[in-house]
Amino acid sequence: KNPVVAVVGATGAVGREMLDTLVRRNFPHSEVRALASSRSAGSKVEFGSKTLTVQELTEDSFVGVDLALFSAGGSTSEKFAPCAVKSGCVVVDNSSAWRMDPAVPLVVPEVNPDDLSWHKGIIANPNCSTIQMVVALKPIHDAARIKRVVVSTYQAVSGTGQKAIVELENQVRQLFNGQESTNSVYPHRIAFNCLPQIDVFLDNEYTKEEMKMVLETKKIMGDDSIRLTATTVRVPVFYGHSESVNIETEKKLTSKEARAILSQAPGVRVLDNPGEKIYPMPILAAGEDETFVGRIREDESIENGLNMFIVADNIRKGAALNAVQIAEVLLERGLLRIA
Ligand code: A2P
Ligand code: 11C
Repeated sequence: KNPVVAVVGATGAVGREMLDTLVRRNFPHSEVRALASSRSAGSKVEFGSKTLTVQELTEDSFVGVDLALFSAGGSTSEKFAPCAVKSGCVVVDNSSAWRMDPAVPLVVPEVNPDDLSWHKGIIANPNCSTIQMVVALKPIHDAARIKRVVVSTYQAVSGTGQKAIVELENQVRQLFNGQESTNSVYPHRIAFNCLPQIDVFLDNEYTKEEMKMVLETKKIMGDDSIRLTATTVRVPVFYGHSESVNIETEKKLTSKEARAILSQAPGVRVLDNPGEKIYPMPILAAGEDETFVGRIREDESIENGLNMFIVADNIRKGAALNAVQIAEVLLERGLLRIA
């Protein structure tokens, strides 16, 4: 029997993409349920050629559901993922609620699919900026062992959700009409600006987004010895996170070797022809599944260093696609408990 699937947060930017991704990848299902808050219960969402009526998420929503993809924020996941597991459902959770729980696998299928074998009902989908980075770091780590990474990000507003997409659109319109811009999602204007703050500041003066990149990378790569420091910046781009990544390795890799390794890596598309002005950009990665890597070059300031620019669609590989890929591996390996 094919699984009964629920998408929690089905009206959100990621939830809608989860529904599209299930359709696009022909994910086997006997039924799909769209769940969200009472605010949008009764509204409609598209599922391929069908329309689903959104139901209110309650503790009883998971009776008869085999697989739930959650993307409705951390507090919803904290409250409802355990209810879902109690009903026999396996949860792939896109929030940060369970990611660092040692009993919960944190998985990028191109990097650590085998961690799915020890799940106890909940599997965490990593943060978008972490996912695209580790897809490119893993093959480099396997070939030359990474010692240290310095990353700076340029992150799209869709990472914050639908309301931030609307805020950027409104501000652009306001400014072109000679009006004062208004903001409620971000602490400052995002239109024609960059904000070196994503999420809240922590006691160590980093933001939570920066520390997610540090901690999640070690867990996914299964290597605590990798040193990593991050600066995360919000930029006025709608879809596609970009990252400038500096990598120090134990063994020397030339840029040519790195390019060859990355060309063979699952989920990676190398776009690297400076002579033709070909390199990854959000306008190329938006709406695509792969992680684009380019500007690959040796860091001439250290002995064994590489620089690269990594771009991916934060709603696809950074969220919905990675979650559906996890579900595909769960299904293939018999790791769902289909009633
Ligand atoms: P709703 O449309 O009912 O508010 P985004 O990240 O794009 O803002 O989307 C957030 C998603 O999470 C939406 O689908 C939203 O549903 C859903 N959501 C937010 N809070 C809750 C909640 N308490 N219970 C269920 N779904 C929620
Ligand atoms: C952003 N990375 O771009 C965030 C969004 O932990 O899943 C995802 C937050 C998370 O704002």
